[in-house]
Amino acid sequence: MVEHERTRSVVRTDSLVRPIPLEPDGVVPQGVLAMVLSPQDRPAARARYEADGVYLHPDPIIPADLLVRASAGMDALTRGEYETGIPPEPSFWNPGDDPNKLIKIEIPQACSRAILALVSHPALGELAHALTDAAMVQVWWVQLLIKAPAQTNRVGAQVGWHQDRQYWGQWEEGSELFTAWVAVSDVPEEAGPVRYVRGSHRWGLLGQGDFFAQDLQNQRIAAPAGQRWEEVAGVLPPGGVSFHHQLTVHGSSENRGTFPRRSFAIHLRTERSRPVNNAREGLAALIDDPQRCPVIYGDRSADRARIGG
Ligand SMILES: O=C(O)CCC(=O)C(=O)O
Repeated sequence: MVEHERTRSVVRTDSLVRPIPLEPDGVVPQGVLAMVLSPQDRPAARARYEADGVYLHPDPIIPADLLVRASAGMDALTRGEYETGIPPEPSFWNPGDDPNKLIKIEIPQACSRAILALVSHPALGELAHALTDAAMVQVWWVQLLIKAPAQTNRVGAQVGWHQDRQYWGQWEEGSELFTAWVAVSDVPEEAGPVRYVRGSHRWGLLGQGDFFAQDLQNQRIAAPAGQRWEEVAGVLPPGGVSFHHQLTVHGSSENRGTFPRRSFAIHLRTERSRPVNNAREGLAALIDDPQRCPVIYGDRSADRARIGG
């Protein structure tokens, strides 16, 4: 992990944020994508993801200018301003709510072009492909997350230990689903990074978690007999990303830093996934809408032949 300075700014634009040069049409050139993870590094990254259920990418992959625009887009959404005229999906947090609570807004890419550009960034697709060897990677849901610094003498927002799969019953058993968690701000240890329990994706669906629990220290999930509870902190620079498996136990404690922790949780699927009864309902309702659920690697031709859309 690159050792990086901590600043008060939302995003750092210094030389440690290596911008990816875009073609005039905004496309990331193929050669640059190859640099996101060199062919030599791919097998080790994939082995790490498969063994741990989490993979932290050490370098920023989202260009600094896009982070700045997406961050402004996040602020607009918290004010209820929707550049596209489209509001988010019904959300836990709404404009006017307490900004010290976890700000969690669903499908923010529908409301802001910069956020759509960030969640569709081909470097994410390229990395997701490298980790899974999938022919197709599609965004199927996104959450905007802002965790304000905890105020003195007050406990700040936390995310309880959970497995994503417990909330994803809309998808058939065995579906290949995972998450790219993109840091928009710097996420040092004191900002309350996501903490992943190494190897817990092999523990099966535990049925014990609660995303909304607010006492991470005491809300322990029991590790199965013989298994070790070992946490990996998702400390990331702005534009950095971690990938986690749908069964990996994770949560995050309060932000004890001085600036908001900003991120997107981008939920991804591959062609090895299918909604239950192939129904477009609940969290699987939007997958045929390329504006909200862009394909970020490959294309949907084989997937369409299998599940329609
Ligand atoms: O942002 C956090 O602290 C938790 C996010 C999360 O649960 C997820 O990305 O699946």
